[in-house]
Amino acid sequence: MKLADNATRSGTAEDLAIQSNSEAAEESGGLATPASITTDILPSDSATDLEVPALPTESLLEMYRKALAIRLMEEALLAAAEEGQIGGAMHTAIGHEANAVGAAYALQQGDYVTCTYRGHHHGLAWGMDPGRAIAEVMGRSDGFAKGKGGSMHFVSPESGMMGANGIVAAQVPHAAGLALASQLRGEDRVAITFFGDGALFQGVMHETFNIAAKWKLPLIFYCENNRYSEMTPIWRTSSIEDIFLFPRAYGMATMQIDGNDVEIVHAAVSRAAERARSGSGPTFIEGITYRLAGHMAGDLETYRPPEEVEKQKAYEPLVVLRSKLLKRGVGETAIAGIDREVDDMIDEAVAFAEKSPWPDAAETYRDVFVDSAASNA
Ligand SMILES: Cc1ncc(C[n+]2csc(CCOP(=O)(O)OP(=O)(O)O)c2C)c(N)n1
Ligand SMILES: [Mg+2]
Repeated sequence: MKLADNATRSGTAEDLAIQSNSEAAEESGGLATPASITTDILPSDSATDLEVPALPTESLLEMYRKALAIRLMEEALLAAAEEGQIGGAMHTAIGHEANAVGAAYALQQGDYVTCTYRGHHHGLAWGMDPGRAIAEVMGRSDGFAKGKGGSMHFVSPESGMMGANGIVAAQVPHAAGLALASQLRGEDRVAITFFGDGALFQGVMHETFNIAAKWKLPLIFYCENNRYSEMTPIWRTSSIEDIFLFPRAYGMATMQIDGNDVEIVHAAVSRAAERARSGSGPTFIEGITYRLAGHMAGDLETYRPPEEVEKQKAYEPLVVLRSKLLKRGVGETAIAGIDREVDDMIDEAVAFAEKSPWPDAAETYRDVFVDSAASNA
């Protein structure tokens, strides 16, 4: 296979056999147009030889609840945005849930996460309470950052959620810093950083690849490749569409996986975490996924045909999880019962956030600047 040869030549520490998007496109009918490679491919078309152990049904049920809570919370947030209840930009991760949920369940308490402005799913997967998360997005005082961070700056250090970031790729070196701290202190903590396909073309991304690989930092780079940067498909901005090829140039182990399948994500992140904890250094995971909602609330989505979105809906994370549960013998009625419980839980979370008071004006400058007297003490 072409890509495996490349990996061998570049001396990559670990080669996971991968079928590239381009190869998949070739196999499925020869000369596919660039657009069909980048936008029509389903997450399941990204094949890897990663061994994926079946997770216990109990774990899948827990993951289903979490993924559904994320979905329903984000749908509620989109409705709230339409009603004018949310100030500033808000990006949802509808369709991306499995990347966050599978990863969070593969990591341990104390492990760190950093992510982008599209980070509600990471926050909830890492244990943030939906009521307080919604309050944060609405700018209310019960939010995790007392309403000062909003959607793009989710943060909850007590859960290991070290911050979402509005600057494309800025959260990546932050995670390298956390991984370096863990390494220097001789701790067992791993950092994972989530970013999009568009972030690959930021200089800081490559600086971080280089130093993380060289210093063997306990770091996991996780690209949620939804094949769009805002409204621009990847084939317009890069001559290489297989994102995992970039970090290979820095001697890093890489995987390209189906990011819509929690069990695959869980297996990939578990393997990467093992490598990180054993001192073997960073791993790069490209999770192929798809954003089912607009880039941000209010996006008119004129840049992609509705049929493309429809095609992807048949393979979105909740559909995949439900079909796994059905195959395990969890009945439709049991699933419908869970759906109702989670729906009620999110309704309560919204009601909690709506009742949360607006922050006091005296809060404006609190927690914004470091208190120099305290920090010098
Ligand atoms: C340094 C920087 N440049 C440009 C932007 C504007 N911007 C916001 S989101 C985005 C697209 C990023 O795409 P990708 O990394 O694929 O993530 P996705 O939004 O698809 O999750 C851009 C260019 C920004 N926030 N920061
Ligand atoms: Mg993207």
